[in-house]
Amino acid sequence: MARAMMTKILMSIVSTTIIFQLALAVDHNVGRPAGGWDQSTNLESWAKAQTFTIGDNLVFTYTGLHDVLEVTKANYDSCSTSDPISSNSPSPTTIALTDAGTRYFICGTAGHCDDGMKVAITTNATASGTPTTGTPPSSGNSPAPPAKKDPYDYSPTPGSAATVQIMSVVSMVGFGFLMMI
Ligand code: CU1
Repeated sequence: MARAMMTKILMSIVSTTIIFQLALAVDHNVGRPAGGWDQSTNLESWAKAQTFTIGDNLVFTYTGLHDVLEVTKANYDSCSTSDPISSNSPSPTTIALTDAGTRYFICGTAGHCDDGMKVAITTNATASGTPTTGTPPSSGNSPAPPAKKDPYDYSPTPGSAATVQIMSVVSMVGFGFLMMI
């Protein structure tokens, strides 16, 4: 009997965690909906309007004129296509954001990066407190996050997604106990 209860509790914890992670993972279609992975899209402001979190994916969709190179910051800044970290084509290219930090992507076609076909993606360690399933902020000028803590700590706010997960787990456990009474 007690064993069945424990199984129930464990199952609800596991399933809730999985559901939350699925809900938080977002596919970011680069440049969309207004543009795409091309020379005419302001990819910098597109990226600014997004929130990238570990577990999300970048999806580049493009014509045969383009490709997707992941490069170092130096090569991103100088639009150099030599020694890319990865070279991807044809469309679509999906890049999994598995770690926190900034990654740099450019188009390898001559001149395209100089035309602005480049994007820097900064992935946050955890999700922001508000789950953003597919609704990015409306404008490119979102205010800075109100992260006022240790002024010397520049790391992305850890814990808010974890807090959400812990709260959900706790509530599910509570719910599970209620069900058994
Ligand atoms: Cu291109």
